[in-house]
Amino acid sequence: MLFKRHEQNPIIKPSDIPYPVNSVFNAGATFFKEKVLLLMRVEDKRGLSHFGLAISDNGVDGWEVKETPVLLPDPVKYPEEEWGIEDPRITFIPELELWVIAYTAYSRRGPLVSLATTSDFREFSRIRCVLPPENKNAALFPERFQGRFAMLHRPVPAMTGASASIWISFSPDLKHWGDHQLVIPAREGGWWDAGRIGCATPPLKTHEGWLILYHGVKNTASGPIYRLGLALLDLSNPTRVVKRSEEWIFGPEESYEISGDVDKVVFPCGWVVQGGDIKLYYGGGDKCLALAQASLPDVLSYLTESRKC
Ligand code: BMA
Repeated sequence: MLFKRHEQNPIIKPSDIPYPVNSVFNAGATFFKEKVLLLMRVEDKRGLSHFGLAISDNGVDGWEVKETPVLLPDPVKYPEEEWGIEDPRITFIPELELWVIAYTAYSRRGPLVSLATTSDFREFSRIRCVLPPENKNAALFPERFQGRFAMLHRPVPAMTGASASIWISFSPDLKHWGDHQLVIPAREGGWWDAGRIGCATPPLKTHEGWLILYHGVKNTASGPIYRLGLALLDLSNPTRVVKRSEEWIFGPEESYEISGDVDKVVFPCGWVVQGGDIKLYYGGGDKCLALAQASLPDVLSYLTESRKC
């Protein structure tokens, strides 16, 4: 098994949030002031989500959880946030000296992609919605390609029979996005990732290419199963898939993944790399936050040795 669950899982539970909540899951992750910072999706007892924040020295335990939410939906100013904000994915953009957060705004007309920036995780400034519904699972690359920013995202096709897949789009300014292209298609038929797929964590630059972790859904008679797969995109041309794993590399097995508000779900939105080790933060069953770890060289050799599709 490439990614090993931490024995202290779940690392953050609803009862760890210092105010009444239903669930805490699907957190973005980054280093901030040499600590691991999680921007967590917290669902309140109305069923609507906002972002809370937790910081730890080692990224495993000793989490300091902020007393109050750090980013709340603001539907008066931003009507697209009427039913909450979900699934933040954090990318630090060195050129801007800012973190960009790609998140799902749950609008009355469906989920869409919104962006916000921050320099301190206290104040956030919204770029607002950049891609219309239905679209989610967006994550930015940390650098430009031929002068343009790039973002992965997952539009849902209206056409019957077409499964939602991972697309890439480009922008000169983070606000206006275009040149949309399909980059990783959902597979078909009985495959584990045939139902729909979406980017899980932000792209990670490695010497082999951009490492992509994605979630894949299989629709079964007892409901969807969310699992994870890997791909590599070309370093200078991220529209080109270099490798893609055939098998899923991680799936729901433990009780906190098998049963929750939504059963059989592992759903990462963030990872950090420390001394060659990946720390992967994922939501278990849409209820709690868990951690799995892998060695980056092991992940890359697994992928480069696996059959290319
Ligand atoms: C997806 C998103 C995630 C959620 C997952 C499983 O569509 O809404 O936030 O974790 O479904 O319910």
